[in-house]
Amino acid sequence: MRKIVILTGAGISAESGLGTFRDAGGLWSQYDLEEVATPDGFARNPTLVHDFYNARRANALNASPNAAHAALARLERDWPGEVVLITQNIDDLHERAGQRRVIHMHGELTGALCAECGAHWQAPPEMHADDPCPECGAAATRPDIVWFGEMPYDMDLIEKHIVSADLFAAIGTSGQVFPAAGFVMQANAAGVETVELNLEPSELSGMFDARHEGPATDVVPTWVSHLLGTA
Ligand code: BV8
Repeated sequence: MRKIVILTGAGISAESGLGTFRDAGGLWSQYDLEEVATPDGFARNPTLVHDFYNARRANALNASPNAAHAALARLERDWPGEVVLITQNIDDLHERAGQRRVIHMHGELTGALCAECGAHWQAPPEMHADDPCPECGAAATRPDIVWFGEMPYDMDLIEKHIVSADLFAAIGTSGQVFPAAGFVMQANAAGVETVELNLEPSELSGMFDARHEGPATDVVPTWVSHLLGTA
């Protein structure tokens, strides 16, 4: 039975009240990306960066998964073939909706990392620059999040899944950030059927075999019901 590989972006969490990045009023219009989402920004002002992610961690904790997250968890449960979900999002709404297999290629708000020794641990609700690393004691605590200029997680695994998929779906992503924006090109080159679900056309819309346009809480459940009807 067919293998479905899904990539989600900020658009799937938009209706849960979590900000997107590039829509009007999005996060990158409120904060300077260079200051809060790059290693240099963190080195310059770790407190500003921790404040930025502490606020987003609190928002994510107070948010609830929406019908789109729930529909993808249902697809994973009821689809007779393999479903692999790759997300660019750092919130845990997919997991809280019941999704079991989630690859967080840009890291997670619930993760903490020591910039000194590389130790990973469960992030407390609030993190501060001078929190000592539980492993090496250094005050080099950072969110376990992939910033611009850093290599996303699980890239080899992700490539294996994309080229072996029968269907690749990109949901709620503007297709402006690489390497995630390149996945549809890898899928096309491997002869994988591709579909985009988005509120509006994205940078990459022309690269998909099919598109469903509308808010994720409408188009994702409809798309999942249609797929399951064909299972
Ligand atoms: C790397 C974690 C190399 C942080 C993120 C030129 C200059 C400098 C750099 C580059 C360059 N060209 C390419 C690069 C590399 C750079 C990049 O792509 N830059 C872009 C800006 C040009 N990429 C990187 O740096 C990556 N690393 O290249 O490393 C390397 C090589 C070898 C060895 C070492 C290193 C790392 C990228 C990861 C950065 N971290 N996130 C955080 O979250 O705070 S990326 C950031 O953008 C977000 O986190 C998000 O994950 C990602 C993509 O955004 P989207 O999810 O698509 O969200 P967006 O707001 O853009 O769009 C929302 C979409 O939803 C829209 O389409 C909208 O229509 C839709 N929508 C809205 N509402 C709804 C909806 N859809 C449905 N329903 C709705 N209701």
